[in-house]
Amino acid sequence: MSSVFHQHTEDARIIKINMMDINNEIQEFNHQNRASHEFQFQYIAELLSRKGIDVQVIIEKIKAFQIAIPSWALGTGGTRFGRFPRGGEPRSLEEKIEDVGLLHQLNRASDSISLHIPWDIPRDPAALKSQLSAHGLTIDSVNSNTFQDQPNQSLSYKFGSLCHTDVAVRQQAIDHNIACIEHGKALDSKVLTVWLADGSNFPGQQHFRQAWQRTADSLAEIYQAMPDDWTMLIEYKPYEPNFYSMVIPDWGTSYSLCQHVGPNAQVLVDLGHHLPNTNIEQIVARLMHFGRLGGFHFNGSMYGDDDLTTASIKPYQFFLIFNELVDAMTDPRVKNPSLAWMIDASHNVKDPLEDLLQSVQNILSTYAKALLVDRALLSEAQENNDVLAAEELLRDIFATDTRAIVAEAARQAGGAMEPIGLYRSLGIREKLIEKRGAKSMATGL
Ligand code: PSV
Ligand code: MN
Repeated sequence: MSSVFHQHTEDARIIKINMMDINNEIQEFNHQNRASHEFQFQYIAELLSRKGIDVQVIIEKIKAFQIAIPSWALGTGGTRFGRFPRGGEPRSLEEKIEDVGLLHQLNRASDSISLHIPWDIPRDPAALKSQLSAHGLTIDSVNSNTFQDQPNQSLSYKFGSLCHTDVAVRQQAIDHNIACIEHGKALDSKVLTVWLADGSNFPGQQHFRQAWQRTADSLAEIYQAMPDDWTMLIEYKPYEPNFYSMVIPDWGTSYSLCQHVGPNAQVLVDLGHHLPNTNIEQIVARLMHFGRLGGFHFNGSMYGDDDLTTASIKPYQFFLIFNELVDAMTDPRVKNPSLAWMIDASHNVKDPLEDLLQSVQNILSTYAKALLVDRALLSEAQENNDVLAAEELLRDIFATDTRAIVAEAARQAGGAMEPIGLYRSLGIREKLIEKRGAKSMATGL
């Protein structure tokens, strides 16, 4: 393997960006696998052409689809019972950017990183910006953290943050969110994501209406500090860490808070933040109809906020969600802003980088399926109440294997047709362990 640690010159400064350049390996790998790829790709291209679909149109959309990687998903996650890291985890924000740069080289679909403050406070924004641009990356959202107390923090969030009964705690949480905006501005981010752990564990603990009002007023104050071209994303979650009530348990509450604070506030849907069997596709459709769906946290879920690999448990539901997203995104009557896509997962038993690559592949192949739905035919079946035809149309597309389309999009964009295969064959995890150590630990949960 001819991977090198790259030296890069920019802004008349010499910046050591420590980049693992695997471009030659990608070309070589694609070349070796070209014959079998062509066989599969030509089959699906021909199938689509018989339906009047130009596969290249789909490929261009896949190439344009980028999914942000959260800085906190690059290390091994865990539960409150234990954590089993495999080593080589990024030890700094710079190393996190290196890892995302590597993912992006492999799949050409992960061109940004989301930061969580205070885990990722940028110490030298100018140097970070150079490093980001050398990797072809940008900063996605900045995420505030008022769900943990930090060392040296004067007041505790034990009983809430933006909703707290004590105005001084609320002010501390507001100031933290404003500080996040400042960090984001220094790195050209334009999105603040707010997820609140606020809530109560026992009946009677919290006054529901007061908690909503205090939260709404605190958010409005943060919103005032946001530049006009920024978006505030408000995330909801039905339970955990509070188990009796959460101040923002559902999309309706997020929506009501967005309406309270202003037009640049949008609802963020995290797939794992729903009770089992919730019809998430309907929520997505509703929010886009109201023009208030701002962002997405992809992950997989069996019971709740399980943070598993995207589409690992319920691929059909995931397809139905994407079907609604694409339906609204391609309908000129829908006035929803473009969405911030991000993975928000935790990898307990898989290599985090492999898990992220796998999630991106699942997202792209599902997006490709949603793009193949014949919307005119579906609409006709719906308008005629032809239940079976509508359902079968979706089931037929769901059963279509779109992986060769995703592979072709990656190849055309300069990425690997099989990112995980190449990652493994290059022994990247072993190299990271060699460089960073077997016990290195990433900040995060
Ligand atoms: C909370 O469960 C969440 O989904 C929010 O997005 C947080 O910011 C993230 O996880 C990381 O803790
Ligand atoms: Mn989330």
